[in-house]
Amino acid sequence: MTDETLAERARDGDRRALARLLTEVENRTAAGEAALKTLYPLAGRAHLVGVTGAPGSGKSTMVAALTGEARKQGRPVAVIAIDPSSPITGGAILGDRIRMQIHATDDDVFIRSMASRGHSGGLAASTVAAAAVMDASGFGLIFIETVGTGQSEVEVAAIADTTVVVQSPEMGDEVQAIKAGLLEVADIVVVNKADRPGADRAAAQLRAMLTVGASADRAAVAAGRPRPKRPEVMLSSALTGKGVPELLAALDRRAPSPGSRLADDASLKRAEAQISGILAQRINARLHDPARAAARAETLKAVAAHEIDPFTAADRLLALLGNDSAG
Ligand SMILES: Nc1nc2c(ncn2[C@@H]2O[C@H](COP(=O)(O)OP(=O)(O)OP(=O)(O)O)[C@@H](O)[C@H]2O)c(=O)[nH]1
Ligand SMILES: [Mg+2]
Repeated sequence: MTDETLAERARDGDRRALARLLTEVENRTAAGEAALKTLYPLAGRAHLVGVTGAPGSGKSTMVAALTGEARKQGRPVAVIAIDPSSPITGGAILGDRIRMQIHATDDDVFIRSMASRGHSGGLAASTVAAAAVMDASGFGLIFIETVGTGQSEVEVAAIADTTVVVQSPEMGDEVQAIKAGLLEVADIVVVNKADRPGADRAAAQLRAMLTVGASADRAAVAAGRPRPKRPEVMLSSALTGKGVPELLAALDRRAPSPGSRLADDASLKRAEAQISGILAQRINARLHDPARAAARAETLKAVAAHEIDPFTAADRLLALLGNDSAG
């Protein structure tokens, strides 16, 4: 089977072809690259929704609930779960499968897990590429779940159109979120587990905090600085379904319109993540070309021996790439 037909079959709804294609794209094979070239013009229509938050806050349950809600409306849904096993909830890959099991036999729900490590060109670039393939295959709503404990959620939020931060009322999460910088990436903060005590209080606290922030915003705008993003606060229970339709509606209100892609920040950041990932990969590939083995080895030795610094070395190698015709 040619790469062209794999891309065509994915586009036409063949989920096995889509799964195979995503592996090619993730591994950055020549076949994956060829398929992306075919599919890229078809993508750019989907709403990419980042879902992040502390481990165990209910992200997967919420994604499953939102998926169910969207399926009631007949919409196909794709999910990218990044590093789906957080150290705290442990074995969550299995848990995520179970939570999504209600959708297991549904051909219009497509779930893909991705490790957060080991992406040449960066996690954001791999995520964008996978999402583009899903988008071209007809998934108009794509959830990207990532645990909010480190850097990856910030990276992923930058490339999502809309970012939801899921909080749970216990554990003083609202304070943790500020520490982790999670609130800064949020378009919507969902206080989940509203079936449990303390949820209303947590939401009220968050809103109060954001109101305090609002006066700082006015000061920023008056001083000519851009207005910081202030997220909307919502309450829900992924378990009982309370607030889930409202959350999906809030997401839909934020869906990018066809024309808005030209200028919106997320689209530009996605373009940048992809291009810089590809550039880095191409430069490295050319440096590893056998024709440059000697020059490369010599430069590495010189840096190892502290004869030249790594910046000078990188500049020399770049100049070398510019000057000859190999690769
Ligand atoms: N009471 C209650 N429990 C919930 C709710 N949503 C999720 N849970 C429970 O919280 C636990 C964690 O849920 P997950 O959906 O796995 O949370 P997560 O944020 O995806 O977890 P990680 O991916 O491991 O970080 C599970 O036991 C869920 O059943 C809710 O709305 N109410
Ligand atoms: Mg999860």
